[in-house]
Amino acid sequence: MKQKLEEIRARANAELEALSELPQLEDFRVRVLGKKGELTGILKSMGSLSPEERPKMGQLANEVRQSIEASLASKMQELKAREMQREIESTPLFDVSMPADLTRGSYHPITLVQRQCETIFKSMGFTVEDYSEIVTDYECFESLNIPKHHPARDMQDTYYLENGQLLKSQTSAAQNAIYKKYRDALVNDGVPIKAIFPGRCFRNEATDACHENTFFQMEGVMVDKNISISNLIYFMKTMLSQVFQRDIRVRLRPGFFPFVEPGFELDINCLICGGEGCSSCKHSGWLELCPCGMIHPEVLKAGGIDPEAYTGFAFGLGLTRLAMMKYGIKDIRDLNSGSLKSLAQFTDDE
Ligand code: FA5
Repeated sequence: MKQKLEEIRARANAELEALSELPQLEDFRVRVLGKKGELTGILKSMGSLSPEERPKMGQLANEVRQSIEASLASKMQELKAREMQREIESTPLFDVSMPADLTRGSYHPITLVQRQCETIFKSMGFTVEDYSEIVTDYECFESLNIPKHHPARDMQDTYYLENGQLLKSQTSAAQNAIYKKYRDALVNDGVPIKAIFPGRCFRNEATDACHENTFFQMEGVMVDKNISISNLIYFMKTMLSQVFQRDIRVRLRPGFFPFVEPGFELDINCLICGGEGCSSCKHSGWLELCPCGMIHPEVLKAGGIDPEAYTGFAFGLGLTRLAMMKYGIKDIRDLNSGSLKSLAQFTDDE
């Protein structure tokens, strides 16, 4: 048996020496060391040895196995290194002197209209505020006069986090924080609150040519003494005439939002079809663009502002729809498509 074991060791080493491809090593391992391999076969026949011989042969068999395993591992290392070297040599060299791909990116159409609106409102004394996309139920609903179980919540189903917070369904969610931020300056120094806050909104709703589950709005509020609907209409008209740089037909009709009283829907004549009716305007010729109204006294109170002394207006401009109208984009889903080919057409403004 001793001789057989030595023979196996010598043959295995010679065989390993001759192997030159990695897959051959696995065949070798199975054939020599595997369950049905040569070495295992010998170990199984140990039962026929005398009790004195058995431990000696057992020890030798283990030594032989270990030495074959070690040779196999070192051969594997050698072949892997050789393969890597082959791969490196066959890879073409990277030429750092090659000119870069000079295709330029462009601003997204929503960014373009957002910036344009910001410029217009800044020129009229509004501050531009940034606000979180994750908000509390209080910010998004309760502070806006929409208590739990109010049916107005059905219009704005959104995505809830496990901790009870939610992805904001409307930029109005920032109103309460803005009132609290500026109320001291309003009350103590007589500085009117004039702020816009653009942001991404989320709604759990089916998408179509004019609805997305993720879209942009731009909220605006103004609070001071004696603010009226005339102020609201003036700012809306100024903003739209500057964005479109031409006469646009708009209509104001009553609209219900629990956080404004009275409330309005400001619709814009569809610029895709010229008012004839198409899928972008749900075949009505009009597109809801900017709901607005006079801030509800309860909302002012929640923001720490006395509604007996101050009044204000608020609006929630659909920035995504504004971009569609401005650039003649028929389907809102194109804006989130990430298709550079479609989006790169809108670089005219900057
Ligand atoms: C609101 O979100 C109110 N917070 C607006 C408001 C603010 C009213 C202040 C009064 C005072 P509404 O759900 O209608 O309202 O959305 C406002 C605008 O956002 C719509 O006119 C539309 O232009 C846009 N919008 C709403 N849902 C979507 C959607 N799923 N996809 C794209 N745009 C949308």
